[in-house]
Amino acid sequence: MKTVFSPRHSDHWLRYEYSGGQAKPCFEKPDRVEFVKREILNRRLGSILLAEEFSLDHLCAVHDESYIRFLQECWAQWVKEMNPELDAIATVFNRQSFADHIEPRSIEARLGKYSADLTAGLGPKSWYAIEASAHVALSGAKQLLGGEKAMFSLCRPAGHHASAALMAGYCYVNNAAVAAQYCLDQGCDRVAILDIDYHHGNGTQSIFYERSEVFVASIHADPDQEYPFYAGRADECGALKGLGANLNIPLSLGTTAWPEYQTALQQSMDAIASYKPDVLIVSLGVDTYEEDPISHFRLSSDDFTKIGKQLAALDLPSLFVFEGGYAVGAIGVNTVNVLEAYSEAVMQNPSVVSL
Ligand code: SP5
Ligand code: ZN
Repeated sequence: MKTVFSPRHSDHWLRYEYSGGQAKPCFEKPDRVEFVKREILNRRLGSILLAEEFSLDHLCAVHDESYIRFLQECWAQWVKEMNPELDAIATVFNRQSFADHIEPRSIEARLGKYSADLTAGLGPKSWYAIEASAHVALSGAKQLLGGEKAMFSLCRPAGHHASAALMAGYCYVNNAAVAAQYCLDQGCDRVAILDIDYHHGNGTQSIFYERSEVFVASIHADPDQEYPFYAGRADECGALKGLGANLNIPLSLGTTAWPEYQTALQQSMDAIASYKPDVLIVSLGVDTYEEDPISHFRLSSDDFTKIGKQLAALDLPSLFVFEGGYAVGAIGVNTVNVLEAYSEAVMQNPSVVSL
């Protein structure tokens, strides 16, 4: 399996994140994807391609234009109005609807309009990493539509918490959603997204909630107990034309290990198989790992191999898009375990046809 990568990811790094009332060094750091890249090379998973450039229109196809403009302009305005030594981060949030139609002028108000929480700030060059991360996803999708059976887009920053006009949870542009929309625009009729990050993919869910051409399934920590808290329950099934095209499988913190996970994975795969998509996009987070520092599932490194093998049974052209995972010592092994097992299983099964 080939990987797409961009060295621009390292343009994005923040000084602190807030948790439990405390500023702490960020769990989300550039090392994460460097460790994954190293393991890809060590294990000879396949070649690593640099991302191509794409037009901004592909990002605006799933995000509000005013939000993308904000992401581009944020740092320059922050430097003018606030402290250039510190990350650009929201202090107020728009939780009333009176001013929804207003594009605020001050950077403080703009940050509040476009942030859902305190875990998505911007540094001096963050936008360049955010844009490159979307290009990594788009390049993977392009290769897939060009005939590759499977691709890995090694995105950073991640995307699945970002909705049409909100950044959240280390996410800015929803890379998987951008890739899914690209596949539709290039002629696919139906796309399935399977989100196996530990956290619910609330951004992805909200972007496609009322649409039937994208089926979104997510297996994640129960939002009664875990971030993002306000989405991810099993009764969220889509709305309007999208009714029935959203599947949430919340699992309990602390007690979820391979048997529970395998059952959930199979359930999501059965739903995807009956949807009959042209392509599958996997939002691949490895924060389901037992030693992840911010998560509470109990998957072992071997279980990631089992995930890859099981997914191959879907027989679909598949784009893996990297999301979360914070146990940097094991992040490479766990990620490549999924991808390598998937590749090996697909190679043994000649029935999997590329597009
Ligand atoms: C892409 C991705 O995996 N984003 C995850 C963002 C999670 N951020 C919120 C974490 C809140 C954790 N609460 C910690 C409580 C400490 N006891
Ligand atoms: Zn996550």
